[in-house]
Amino acid sequence: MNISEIIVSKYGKAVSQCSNEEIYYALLDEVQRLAEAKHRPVSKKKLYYFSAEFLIGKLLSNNLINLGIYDEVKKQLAENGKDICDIEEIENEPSLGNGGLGRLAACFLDSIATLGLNGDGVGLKYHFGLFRQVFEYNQQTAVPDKWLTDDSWLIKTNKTYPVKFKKGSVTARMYDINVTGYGSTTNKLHLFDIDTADESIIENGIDFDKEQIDKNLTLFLYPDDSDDAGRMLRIYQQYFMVSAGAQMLLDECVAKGCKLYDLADYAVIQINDTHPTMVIPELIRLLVERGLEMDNAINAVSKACAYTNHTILAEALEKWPISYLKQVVPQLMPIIEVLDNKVRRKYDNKELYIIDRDERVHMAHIDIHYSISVNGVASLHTDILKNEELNGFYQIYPEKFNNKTNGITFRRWLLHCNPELTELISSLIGSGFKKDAVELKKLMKFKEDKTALNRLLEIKSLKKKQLKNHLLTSQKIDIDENSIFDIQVKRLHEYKRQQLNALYIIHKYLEIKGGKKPTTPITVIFGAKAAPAYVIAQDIIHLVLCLSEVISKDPEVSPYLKVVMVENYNVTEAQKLIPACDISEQISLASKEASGTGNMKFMLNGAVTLGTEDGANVEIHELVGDDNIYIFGDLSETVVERYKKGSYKAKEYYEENEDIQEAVDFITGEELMEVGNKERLERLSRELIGKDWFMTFPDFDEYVKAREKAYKDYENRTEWAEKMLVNIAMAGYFSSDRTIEEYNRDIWKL
Ligand code: 26V
Repeated sequence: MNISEIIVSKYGKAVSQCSNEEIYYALLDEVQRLAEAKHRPVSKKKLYYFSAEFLIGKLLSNNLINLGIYDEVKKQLAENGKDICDIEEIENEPSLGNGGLGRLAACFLDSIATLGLNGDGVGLKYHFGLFRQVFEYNQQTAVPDKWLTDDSWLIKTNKTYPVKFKKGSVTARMYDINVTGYGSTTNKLHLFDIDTADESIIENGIDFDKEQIDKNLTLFLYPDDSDDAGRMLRIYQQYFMVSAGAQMLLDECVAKGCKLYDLADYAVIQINDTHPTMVIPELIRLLVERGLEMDNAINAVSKACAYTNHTILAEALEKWPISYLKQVVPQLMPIIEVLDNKVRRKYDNKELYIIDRDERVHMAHIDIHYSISVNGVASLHTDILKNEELNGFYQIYPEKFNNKTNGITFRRWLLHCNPELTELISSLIGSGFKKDAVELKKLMKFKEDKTALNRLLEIKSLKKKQLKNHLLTSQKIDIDENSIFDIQVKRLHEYKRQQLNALYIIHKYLEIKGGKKPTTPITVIFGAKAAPAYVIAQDIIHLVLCLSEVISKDPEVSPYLKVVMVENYNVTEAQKLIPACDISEQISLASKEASGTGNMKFMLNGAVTLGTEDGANVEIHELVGDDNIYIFGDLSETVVERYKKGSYKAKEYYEENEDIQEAVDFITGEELMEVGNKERLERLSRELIGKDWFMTFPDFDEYVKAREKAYKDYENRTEWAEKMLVNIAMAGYFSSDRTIEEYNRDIWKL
């Protein structure tokens, strides 16, 4: 590609005379052209990955890398006095996902295209993705995040589909985003929208009229579902997505010769969590409408669908009241009743029913009964599904259950976000790891190589310096690049236990005040959005922001400890934070984090994990061995037992453990009260002492010990570099290319 020529033909002037914005749009056009020119995989059978979220992140650089022209473009821009990083800044991040589940879908699309598999994504084109987070008075406020621009990665198609609701019909229009793989093929992400969406109905913050479906249907990702109208809107969104997607895929299959009863020979539908579950009854409905007998339709659809479970948290498992479904999509209820009746005729166990005695439809139960595969997302998670949460189903369908440990795309999470490390790795073991991530193991040869280890440390220092500069210019936060960067970034949820991290910080603060100073200063970095309706999560953000203020104003402590909460944590920030991290906090309550994928990104970038035996941490632990990870806390069996017995009493720990008491009392002590909100801090303290549902207290002592050990080990720079190296070397297993190969081998069979 010759950028000067492209720019001259588009704008009639030289690159150096163009604004960054002009260059960005010229590159966008050119990349679109190159992506379209790539080969589209063809095969009789095709995968449709249905997901309510695709957290794709910025696309320019990712596409340049996948097209193999990133370095060339960077060089040509530099020759014209332009920095590719400044051009990247122009692009808005499409935040079309909440967190791990949406990001996983994006990594999967990258790997599906890279492996040359015929598979497209199906989702929604939200006008506003997840809210933008702003901090005011040490609290989170949520404002709309506009990402759409006139010219963007979205390609408007002329494909439209009618979608019928009880209230009336809407027309779904399909938009496409090219998914370039790191290879020769391009797939599509199909996102549906309505032409009548109306952004002007948004009131202050992220409030809007939830009744006007023809205007609000696709405005926001997961609207606030704390009231009935919000929950109802979510049903509208889900049905809209699956009905349009189902019509699109049936058209494609029929065009290839599908006779409908043989749907499974032409399509496999991966259902990402329960959000797209209505695709099952909707496909059945459409097949019956097109002439199949009900039983044949059920049979054809069941053989084409597969379900992924991403959580065991009961409150996250969708159960829709029949009355809601009847008000929104009455045409599905007779089908859901048939599906439920078949189950009732076959099994006595009421826990397997689709409709429960409170007249609610268990979406996951539809998926499990009427699909070929049920998978968990990490080995421990799948074991818990089989043996605990879904044991009743496992007993009747053992053959359906399988594990697919999550993965991440190394194109974005290594090649793009850490070119310096990529370069070092290539110089040591060659470039083969870019296609076959397991080749990273070859790095183990360099465990005793002083030069290689020093280079690793130098690169980490450089990435820390870059992060420091970024935070200074973008958020006016000044951090010490020579301190230890201890990072916890992920959605805010009590089970992820940011509050445990905060309790440690208080403990450390008091220790430093008492005269016990750390050898190397510590910077603790948080990044987390909390659901607007999730009060305790908001309180935890408030606690962290208040701690940050108290500590920074304390001259005795601030030289040794700094707490930072990065505003509006998203994929773009993650790409800057993760490469700079020394210690990766993965401290969820064992059994609760299905997998985690941040843990993999940190490891790949040479951070050492401080974590519980939860989710994919268990597999990280097995891969790197005891010496290269800091593991603490109760095991999932203990936790599961404690829940079953209902035996946990937080108050007893609070009363018996002086360190816990001291840290918890600090939350409502005078220092924090001076900068904080009394109601929030008192509520949080009450919640911890009275309930502590995610059991931070039992793990507290071990957590402090493990964290101190990590800080102590950090002092021996060579030994620490060895740990970094082992983590990078063993990260190959977590490439999403491996995960997708497994999905294809065991489920999709494309
Ligand atoms: C959703 C909700 C919604 C209602 C309130 C509470 C709550 C709690 C959790 C969730 C999560 C839903 C599913 C999800 O996002 N799971 C995440 O999926 C990732 C990709 O597999 C995985 O790495 C994370 O461990 C898992 O939490």
